[in-house]
Amino acid sequence: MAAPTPTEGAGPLFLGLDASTQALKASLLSSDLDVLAEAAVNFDADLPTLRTRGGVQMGPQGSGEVFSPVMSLPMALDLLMERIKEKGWDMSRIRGVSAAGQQHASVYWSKASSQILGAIDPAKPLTPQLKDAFSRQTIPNWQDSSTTTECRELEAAFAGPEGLAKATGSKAHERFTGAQIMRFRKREPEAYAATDRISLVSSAITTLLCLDGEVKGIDESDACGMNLWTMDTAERGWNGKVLQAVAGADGVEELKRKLGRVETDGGRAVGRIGRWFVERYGFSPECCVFPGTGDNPATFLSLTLRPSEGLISMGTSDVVLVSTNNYRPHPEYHAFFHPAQIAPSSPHDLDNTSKENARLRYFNMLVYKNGSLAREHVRDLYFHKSWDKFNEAAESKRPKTADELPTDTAFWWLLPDIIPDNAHGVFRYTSPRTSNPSKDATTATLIPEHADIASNALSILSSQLLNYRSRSAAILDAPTDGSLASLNRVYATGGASANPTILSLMADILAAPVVKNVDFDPATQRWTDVHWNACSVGVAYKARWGWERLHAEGGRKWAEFDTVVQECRERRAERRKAANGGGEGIDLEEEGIRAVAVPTEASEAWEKSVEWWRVLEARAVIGK
Ligand code: ADP
Ligand code: XUL
Repeated sequence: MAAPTPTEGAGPLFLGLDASTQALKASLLSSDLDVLAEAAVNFDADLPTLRTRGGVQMGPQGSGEVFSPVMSLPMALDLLMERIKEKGWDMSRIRGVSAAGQQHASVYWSKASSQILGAIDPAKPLTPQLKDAFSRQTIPNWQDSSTTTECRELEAAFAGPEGLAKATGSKAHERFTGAQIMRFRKREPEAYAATDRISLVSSAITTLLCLDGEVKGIDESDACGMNLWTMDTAERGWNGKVLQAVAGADGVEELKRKLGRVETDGGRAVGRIGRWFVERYGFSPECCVFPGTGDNPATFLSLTLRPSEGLISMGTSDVVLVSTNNYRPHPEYHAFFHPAQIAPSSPHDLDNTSKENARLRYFNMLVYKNGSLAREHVRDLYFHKSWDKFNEAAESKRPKTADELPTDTAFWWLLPDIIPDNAHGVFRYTSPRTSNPSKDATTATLIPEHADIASNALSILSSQLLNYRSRSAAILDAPTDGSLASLNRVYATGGASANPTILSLMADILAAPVVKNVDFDPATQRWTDVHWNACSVGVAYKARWGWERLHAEGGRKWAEFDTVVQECRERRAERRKAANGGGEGIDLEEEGIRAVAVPTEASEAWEKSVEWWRVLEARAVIGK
């Protein structure tokens, strides 16, 4: 007998795609959001004719150019669909699809594209049919750093980085789309003129899913990674001043036309799945396509971060996401609109029910270069390359109560960091501890080494975590009692989230419970940390949410993303309990969310250290 396919049974299914730097991935979910199956195509290994390494190619030495061939998108989609077919996924049950894409990267469609996109033959693969659909053969990648001159020009139009960050959510960055389009227009004016439309990778994949002759609109959350979109609520829209800097005064209207509409409702169906997918792979013509979004917004959705919740991802670099109801931009980080909100472009577009639901939400992304590699460096230098020894040392120095404030800290900027901008070098301090933390920090001594080597473990961890506490507090609303704002809950992901000392210190310093996503395996009756691809899962959630609203009546048409996901999880919990009562014996915060650490008594001590640490950071930045 053939092995059962992962999609046996009935009921609607939801598909999420993720066009990342190195691969095109797919996740298939049930209507209760169980991840049933995944598939992927790796650009380097599976499509060797692309000649990519790590999914990209480099321009001439010193140019800073990093890009991928534009044909990688249709080629990967062709192969992915074949793989999914071989795996026996029941595509006829898929009712909603959405795509995530690497942020900032842009795709340039030719004047022939809409005619080509409207006449795709299901009998043939996509790749040969799309060869004339693009006016630029490359997609500038987010790792590109060729646009420093353009960045300075954009900031000059706003009298500096603060002005641009206030308007668009980020200061100018080389990888952001505005500077990339500006360079393309200057260096290849003919190809720019031959460009009919410009997509981000997420909206390009959305276009390829619909194949109805229309280049689909850019998702508003992903648009925030372009330096082109005004996030200030009163003036939301393409930013005239940036457009002028990018395209020249005469080119503003044309660039606006090329950029097209922006999808402000992340759950609006933008089309049905294309006939190519229906006839060639057995999709249902009922299957709807929902706006794609960036990979970071998609990760945010997979965690369903509520306002005042955060994520600390400790991978090669450390990334902190903070979910808020407020727009508080700053040149140090990136502000994005929430990727699954019902955010009308004008209040006049709405009836009364939807107006109530149209509160704007945001998330902020803080990226640090000196994450795991700096922690590993300290481990290798002092603790025999052993995390156990490193943890033992950190625990031995850790305050157990509110009275035991640490007196040493350190900054390990082995690479010039992003936050603080360009901070570079290693700085250790020892300090008196009185009731005046700012003064203590001013009189603290810069030292070549801690008195006790063991302090190195605690000082790097606490300094990194105090950084995340200090900056997340500045993004959140300040409590009225004058205390420091803290997140309600912190999700931990990435390689270092396997470390119990790091998790427990995180709970203390961030003054919040630390949680992880977990999956219940009915076969073994055990909960395990999730291993699915967060980006494609996050957009499949979005498709599920859009589909729910599409088929709902009345006020339910405006059901919020968080509500729909919560309902799905509750149904799943009931099903699990009815089946076997499984999942007892672990501290489950909610279905699929496990508490891994809670703040101890020492949390208060750490809060008192934040001001002290801030002053020391300012000193370390100038090397004093
Ligand atoms: P990326 O996705 O950026 O490739 P990962 O999320 O896989 O990175 O994280 C890899 C990092 O995790 C490694 O650099 C390693 O230092 C760190 N790591 C793995 N296990 C531990 C541990 N027990 N404690 C601390 N860090 C760890
Ligand atoms: C975010 C960024 C990267 C890409 C990765 O600003 O540049 O995380 O989105 O695909």
